[in-house]
Amino acid sequence: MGAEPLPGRVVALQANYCLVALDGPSELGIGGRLLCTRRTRLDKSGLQVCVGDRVSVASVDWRARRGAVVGLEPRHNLLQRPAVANVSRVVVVVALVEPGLDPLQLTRFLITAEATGQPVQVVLSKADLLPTAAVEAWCRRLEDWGYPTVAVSTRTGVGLAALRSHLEQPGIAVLCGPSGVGKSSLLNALAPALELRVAAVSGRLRRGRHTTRHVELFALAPEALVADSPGFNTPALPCDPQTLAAAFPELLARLRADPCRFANCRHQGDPGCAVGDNWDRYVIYGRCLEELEALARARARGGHGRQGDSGMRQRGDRLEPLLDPQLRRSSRSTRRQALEEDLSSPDRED
Ligand SMILES: Nc1nc2c(ncn2[C@@H]2O[C@H](COP(=O)(O)OP(=O)(O)OP(=O)(O)O)[C@@H](O)[C@H]2O)c(=O)[nH]1
Ligand SMILES: [Mg+2]
Ligand SMILES: [Zn+2]
Repeated sequence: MGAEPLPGRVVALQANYCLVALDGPSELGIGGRLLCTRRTRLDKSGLQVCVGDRVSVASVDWRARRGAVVGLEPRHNLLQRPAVANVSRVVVVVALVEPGLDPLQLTRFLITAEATGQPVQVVLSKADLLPTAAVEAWCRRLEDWGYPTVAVSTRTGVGLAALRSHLEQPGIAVLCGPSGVGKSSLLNALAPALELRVAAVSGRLRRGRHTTRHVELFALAPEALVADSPGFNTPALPCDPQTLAAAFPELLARLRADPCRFANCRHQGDPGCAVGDNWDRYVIYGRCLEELEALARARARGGHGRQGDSGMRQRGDRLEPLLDPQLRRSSRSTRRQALEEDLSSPDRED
């Protein structure tokens, strides 16, 4: 008591408490963890403490391993969902099968990841369940989108060494993706001592069962922290078209090489569009854009993106889909409809 506040990092949130790993050696050894309350002064600043935040801790009771967060350092960046501050890398994990890979859903995860401004890596999991040629085709496809991609399997061990060397770089890496793709299994394979809970997928769509419930940071190497996170199905979209376009590296590359005639070009067959339609995610981009625009129209009418207006609601500066089990389409004849097939995985638990 009365001593200098101790620096540390929030590694998990638990109800109204946060778990803080202290930086230096302390009475608890190196990296000792304290369960901390948050003082009202902090809360009044309007800032919520978040996993990944750098904080200072005072009023430490070493025996009870308790303390209070009394200071919060400014954040370098924030991943919106799962909420993690000060990330150095975002690793989007999707399964090749079980559950099947949905390019639109993957894109939505990538859009959230891009908003951090940090490097984004794709991990394609369960490579043991697909022939090598098909796995390689997916890797090439994702690299064409602009993402370094590694196919992994906890069953055969393929890709794990590459993933480990990526995750063991200094800083915070976040594993995010749908439920059941094997995020916790991957961390168990890399660090068996973690003993994270995993559970088999279920149902016709072989979906996950939301086994991981909280974001938590673990140390994989002295300076390398990795966050496991609860899977979810439909990440939010940004609210404006510029931010959306900026989240498609292959679109940005084309725009840099050859700008469109109009600054507000939608890149959907507009006059003078330099981007064209011969790129893989053209339809996916258009679909995301339509969602943004539907919400903007609903807002202009004075609504707040009620269900039925756009199928979206606004949360902060993001768009989130409303639950809509009617998103299914039956016909498979066109490219667009094929995409909507990909889409036909309505969220039940988001
Ligand atoms: N065939 C195969 N199955 C895997 C692989 N990795 C994980 N699984 C299985 O996939 C299921 C889901 O794994 P989890 O690690 O719980 O998935 P998760 O992404 O952490 O899921 P949430 O915590 O719900 O977000 C488990 O039955 C795992 O055994 C793999 O490489 N190949
Ligand atoms: Mg998990
Ligand atoms: Zn254009």
